[in-house]
Amino acid sequence: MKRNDRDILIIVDVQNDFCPGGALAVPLGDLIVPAVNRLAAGFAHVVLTQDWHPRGHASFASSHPGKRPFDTIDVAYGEQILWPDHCVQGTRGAGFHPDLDVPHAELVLRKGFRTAIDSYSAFFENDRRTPTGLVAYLKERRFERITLCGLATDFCVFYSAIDGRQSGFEVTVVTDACRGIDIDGSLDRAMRSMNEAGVTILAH
Ligand code: VGL
Ligand code: ZN
Repeated sequence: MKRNDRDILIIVDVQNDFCPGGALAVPLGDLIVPAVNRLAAGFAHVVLTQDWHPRGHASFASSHPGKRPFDTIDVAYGEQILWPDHCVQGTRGAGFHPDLDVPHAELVLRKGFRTAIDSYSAFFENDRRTPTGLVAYLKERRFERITLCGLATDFCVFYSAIDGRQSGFEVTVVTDACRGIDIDGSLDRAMRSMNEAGVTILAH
């Protein structure tokens, strides 16, 4: 498919904390960086997302006495997985992987900055209601097709893909430029749900 001014690449959370050695490392997460750079070179328009939590964020197990990372709790908007402290605003872990090379990215979209709400999707926070503003941005700029890559396939990439479809965009996920966390079968479930939602899955 020829990419043009209707196409945008959204690179999800390619941050140090999601790479080996980081606080919430996605297995082999750093190995996608060359594929992400290559993919980005084929797009005129690119957005980067950046997970960006305040200290004491509600998604951190450390904010809930007696809880451990990967436990789940019930919150007002449903079930929330508790994570190790990660992507704390201004820390090295929240920075982009040093080899990510996308100087032409036009927008860096930060998410997860509200203490009480987690935000996996680039479009809506985990209450599924609070917008990040990205739908309006993409529509005002007249993009029609979104390609997604980054970390993690089964969380932030997955929810972004579903919300992108629901917001009326064509959505493609490039799996060679993604890696998953895979908690209790979450990667299989995510791939199945994306298929059902009409997301195009490409290897590269
Ligand atoms: C993510 C868990 C918590 C992600 C972010 O980028 O997929 N996962 N915060
Ligand atoms: Zn997070």
